[in-house]
Amino acid sequence: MERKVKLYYFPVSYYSQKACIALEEMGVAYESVLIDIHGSKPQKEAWYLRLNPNGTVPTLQDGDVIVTESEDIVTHVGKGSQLVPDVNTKYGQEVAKWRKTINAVSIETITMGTVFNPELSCSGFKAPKSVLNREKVKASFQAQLDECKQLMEKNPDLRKEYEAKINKLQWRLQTYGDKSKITPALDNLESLFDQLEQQLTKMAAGQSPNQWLCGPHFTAADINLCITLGRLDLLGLAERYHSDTKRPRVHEYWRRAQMRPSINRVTVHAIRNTMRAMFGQSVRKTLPVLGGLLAVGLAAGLAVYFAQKRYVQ
Ligand SMILES: N[C@@H](CCC(=O)N[C@@H](CS)C(=O)NCC(=O)O)C(=O)O
Repeated sequence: MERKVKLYYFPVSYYSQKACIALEEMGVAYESVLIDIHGSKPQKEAWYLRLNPNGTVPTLQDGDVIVTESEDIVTHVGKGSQLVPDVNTKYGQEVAKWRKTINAVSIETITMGTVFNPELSCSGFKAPKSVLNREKVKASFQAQLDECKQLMEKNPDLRKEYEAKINKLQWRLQTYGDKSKITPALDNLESLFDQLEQQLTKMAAGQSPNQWLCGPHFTAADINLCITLGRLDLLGLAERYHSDTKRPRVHEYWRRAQMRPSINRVTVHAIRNTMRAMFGQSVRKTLPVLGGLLAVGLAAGLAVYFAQKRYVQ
């Protein structure tokens, strides 16, 4: 039987990008379902919470198997390939270590903290103002909080899931505006970037050029690094961590990685992909309405035509 893979995702979401890159790297054909996490916010609906109790993207459905954590999705999709080498080998352990280290970055705090305090960005957001907009995101969190409270009453079986979402939303609204809670996350990245520069220098020494993070093959550790570098770029924070003169190995790595098809399509063009997917979704939603209006108009026109014809005859 044909393998049926479905990915619930939002193109600009960091964790969704991880899943998309893994699927592309593995050449898996999949159906993508847009979950507009800041617009219509279907991630808080009961049907979605029944699929993914965390109410987050991505969620992968592979036949009967549902995977709700991005790291697990990458492992599920890439297991047994060069993307996810066997953890029983030294090389596999090295890849696993880097995956874990990069996955521990507080990316939501860095992203939302910078959106709520745009002065933290070094060169400004690489996205239209309507996308990374503090007021819009705040309103979206507040609306979701109110909606979750109502949905919790309607779906008592999902009380635990809604309570967790409500607590998270309250925490976000209290935390992200407070710059003193954001700067430590940005400062902590400095030591990670030092480790990355060291690792890439080690990889380049005595080896052929164009090494990836753990060796000649692009692995799941590279996926994590690329989505992190892409996110810092989007937030106008890249120059704080790497340039031609500051951590040049990381800088060169990112320049090269952006040319890799999966990274280019998923990370570099994330905003364009989001706009396109949202436009496509709104067209699909309005088409039945337009079709209905057209049918009513046509029926009315025909009725008038035949009525006139009968009258004239
Ligand atoms: N640990 C999860 C985190 C997923 C996550 O936080 N996704 C964000 C988008 S990048 C999300 O769905 N946010 C919407 C929400 O929390 O309502 C994973 O790795 O998949």
